[in-house]
Amino acid sequence: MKKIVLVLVLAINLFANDNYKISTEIEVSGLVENSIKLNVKELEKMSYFKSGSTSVICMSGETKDNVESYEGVLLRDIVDKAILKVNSRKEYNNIYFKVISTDGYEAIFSYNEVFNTKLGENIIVFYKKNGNYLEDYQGKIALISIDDIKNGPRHIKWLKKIVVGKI
Ligand SMILES: Nc1nc2c(c(=O)[nH]1)N[C@H]1C(S)=C(S)[C@@H](COP(=O)(O)O)O[C@H]1N2
Ligand SMILES: [Mo]
Repeated sequence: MKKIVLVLVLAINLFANDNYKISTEIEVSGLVENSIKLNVKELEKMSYFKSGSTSVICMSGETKDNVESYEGVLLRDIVDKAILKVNSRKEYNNIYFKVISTDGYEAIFSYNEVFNTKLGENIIVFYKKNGNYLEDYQGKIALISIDDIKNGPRHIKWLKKIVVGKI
């Protein structure tokens, strides 16, 4: 009986820690001409981007990871593929991208941040880290804004959706 209880407790713990699902594709939707879905193979056919090295810093200041490189596609190029649905020039100031993961973790980027600042040159949707495809516990697809001062918060593991909205 004790053994059965132990096995049950272990099984429940395993289940509780597994509160994410790996993402095998990302969907771009909202204010776009073409809603698109992209898996790793399709991302690999798009314009390739490889980052330099970076540390991943949590909001607490703690260094969580030291990364040699990420490989993937810039967020701007993915949004461009879906084609923004914007009616007037001033509307761009109101456009944002909400990025969502399978565990409900979310972040936002503004249009100007992504397309009109240096930061946007290093916001990457990646499928490889340190030269290897992402493990299940990391992705298979994720995103990071490398040049954020604390870049842990806008590192989105298990990325599944990019929704274009307007304030
Ligand atoms: N999907 C998802 N991504 C996430 C989180 C999360 O809870 N869910 N935590 C974030 C936080 S708070 C930090 S500091 C970094 C840590 O990155 P690491 O797992 O590479 O160490 O991941 C971020 N990405
Ligand atoms: Mo964090």
